[in-house]
Amino acid sequence: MSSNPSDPNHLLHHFETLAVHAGVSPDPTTGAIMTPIFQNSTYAQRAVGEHTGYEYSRTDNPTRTALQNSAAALEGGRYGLAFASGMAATDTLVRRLGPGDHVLSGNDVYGGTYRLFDKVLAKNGVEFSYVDTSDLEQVEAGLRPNTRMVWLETPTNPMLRLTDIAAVAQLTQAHGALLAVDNTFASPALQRPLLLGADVVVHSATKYLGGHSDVVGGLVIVNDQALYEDLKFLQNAAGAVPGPMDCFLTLRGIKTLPLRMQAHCANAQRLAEFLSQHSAVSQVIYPGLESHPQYELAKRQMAGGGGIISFIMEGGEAAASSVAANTQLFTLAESLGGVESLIEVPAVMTHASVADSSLAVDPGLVRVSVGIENCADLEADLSQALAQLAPVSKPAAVEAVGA
Ligand code: P1T
Repeated sequence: MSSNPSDPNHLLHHFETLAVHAGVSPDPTTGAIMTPIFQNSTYAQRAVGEHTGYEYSRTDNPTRTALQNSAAALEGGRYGLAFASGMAATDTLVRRLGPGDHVLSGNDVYGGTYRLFDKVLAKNGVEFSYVDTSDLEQVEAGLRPNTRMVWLETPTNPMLRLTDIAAVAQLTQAHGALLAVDNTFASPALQRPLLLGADVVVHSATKYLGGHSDVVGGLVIVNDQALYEDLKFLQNAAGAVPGPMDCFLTLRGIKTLPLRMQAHCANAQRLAEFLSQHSAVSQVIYPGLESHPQYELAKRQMAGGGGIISFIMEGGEAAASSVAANTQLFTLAESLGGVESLIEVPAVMTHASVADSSLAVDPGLVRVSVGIENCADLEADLSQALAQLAPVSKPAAVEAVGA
């Protein structure tokens, strides 16, 4: 942060202020207060090879530049890079690696991330193995001489397990590997991994950053210049970049991220407490509940429990499907992080691609993305959907057989 009062950035001290102002300023030619949507593929050059800094929109686009700078500032990083989706961001990061390199990944990650690692990138000769990164001993034991990167989500999708980022960063630094954290579930409003020692932050900007379920996008944020240049080269060379309209929508979403996250957290906390009392629910997983196995870490590492709740139904798969089918305000849909509440059954929806692997999830698990509607209405909706469940039939008592 600049301490020079003549530098306009010196007032950007607080997260809410960064969300509104970082990376953007009124358009110098018109004064337009919002960053324009630079809907163009190419840029006039003054003379051969003499351009304004913008040559071609795969390489750079001013709306994308604003988004990249905004995201970097929010994560407390130096460089941001925007991609066409969260998966494109992850793909570009791992494309730096080649045959013989090893990635140690968390064993509870978005199903599409596992699919990309296992079905696509492993074909390039990159080795992947999976451990529970919330257990530091498993991380330490999982590191190999050729481990180039540790990849983790915290909270994880969908089990909401937490990993101590600072502790894993110490292990990766000692090992000479990069630590990449997918910060999609927490968002920088609740957790900033680079400030805890991570080397790379990845986002599905489709979720809380965009925040309105109207855009698909991804981001990578780093501090190291050489790593940034590598990734910038790949961003241009492979070209999985977002269009200017999508950058604009994500930038607009970011401005209200702090307010939205407060509302998501407050609503989710109350609904998690409600679900914990419900007899049809056997387990509620939410980092803001004292019953969460890493509640202490949540309080230390996160500024709130987040907007996602996962819960396991007493009646298993059938009960999970029934609840998801019977809510009215919670829409049955994949994705998360928008202003509207969503509900899904990970085993057959977002995590179908891990079904036959060691990462498979409980078929009775329900995941809700709690929106910013009035919480009483959301609670009433879950309550009525749970009330429609057929009573759980207990296994019939085994008759004692006489001699
Ligand atoms: O959908 P996309 O923008 O490509 O982002 C992929 C992705 C990456 N990381 C995490 C933690 C994610 O949750 C996702 C996408 N997840 C869903 C679509 C979902 O419903 O879980």
